[in-house]
Amino acid sequence: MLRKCRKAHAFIGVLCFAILMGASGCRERTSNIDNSNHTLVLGFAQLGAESSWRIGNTKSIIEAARDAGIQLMYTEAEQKQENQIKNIRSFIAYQVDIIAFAPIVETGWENVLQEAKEAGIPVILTDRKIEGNEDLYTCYIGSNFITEGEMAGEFLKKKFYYTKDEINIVELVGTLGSSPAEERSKGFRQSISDDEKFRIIESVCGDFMQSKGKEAMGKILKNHDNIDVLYCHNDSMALGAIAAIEEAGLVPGKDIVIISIDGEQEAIDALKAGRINCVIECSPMLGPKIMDTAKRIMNGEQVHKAIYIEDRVFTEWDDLSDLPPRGY
Ligand code: GYE
Repeated sequence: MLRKCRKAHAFIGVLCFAILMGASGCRERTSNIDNSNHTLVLGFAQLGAESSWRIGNTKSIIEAARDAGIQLMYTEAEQKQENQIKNIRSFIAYQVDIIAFAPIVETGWENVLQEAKEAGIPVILTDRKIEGNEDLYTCYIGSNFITEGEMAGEFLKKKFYYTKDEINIVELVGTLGSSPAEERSKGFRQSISDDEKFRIIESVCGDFMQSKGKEAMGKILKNHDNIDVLYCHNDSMALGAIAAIEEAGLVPGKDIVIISIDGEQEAIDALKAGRINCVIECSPMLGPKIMDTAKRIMNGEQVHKAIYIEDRVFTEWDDLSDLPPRGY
């Protein structure tokens, strides 16, 4: 049994940005924690603040930790893998009970996860997945991005069911090498591959950011005057692209059919206004599930390797007047 007594402020010195919530001070770490007298300490390594989705995700995690009585050590990596690795190492040095993190890309985590394993600290992957050795983490909690890409393709097939002409598609891709970007591309292609009229004429990275989405779409519009569809891997890029489309004198949602993923409030409002045609939901409200799963793991319970959150599809054909505020 490992006994330790450390002050929270000592840890803050180690990290570039950290929020500690809940009780601090002396604690005891065992594999089976008695929740009645132990405050579980969870280190969460967020990847950044690139989109409204991410901001909603962070809020959900902070609130859920507070509600669950879990002490949260929160770090943010400013979109850099090296920062995220450094932050996870700090959690290991502090000997937190459990680590959760949203891996910015799929590869390059073996060493740090091996270190966590050797230190006996379980790891939850949240939001994004990694490639390779499944023994290095306990479970994944998040959406199924292949399904999201497929749902985008299904909408397109319905929308253009009676059209025989070629449909020219532009894709704005999320962060290269990240699981949502890889899988949303893959699922979409799988879905439209059985109909030759669908042609992806450009696929450009917008890094999940509004500013980059606008910039990328602005350039694409200069090179093509035959775009029928814009498929965006997230709402932030779609909202940026919409601005570029309007600046080019075109009408978003009419001249160019727009499909986006996430379901943030601004995108739903654009859908209702006819400026987006379809939004695939990807819920960032993962906090309660993460906290519940962390408690189960620390109680020695078996959890599923992949815990998927169910996502919906909102289209221009739906009555969305009763849809409650999205919260992100
Ligand atoms: O779609 C996007 C964010 O990893 C699912 O990352 C997440 C994606 C989300 O920046 O808005």
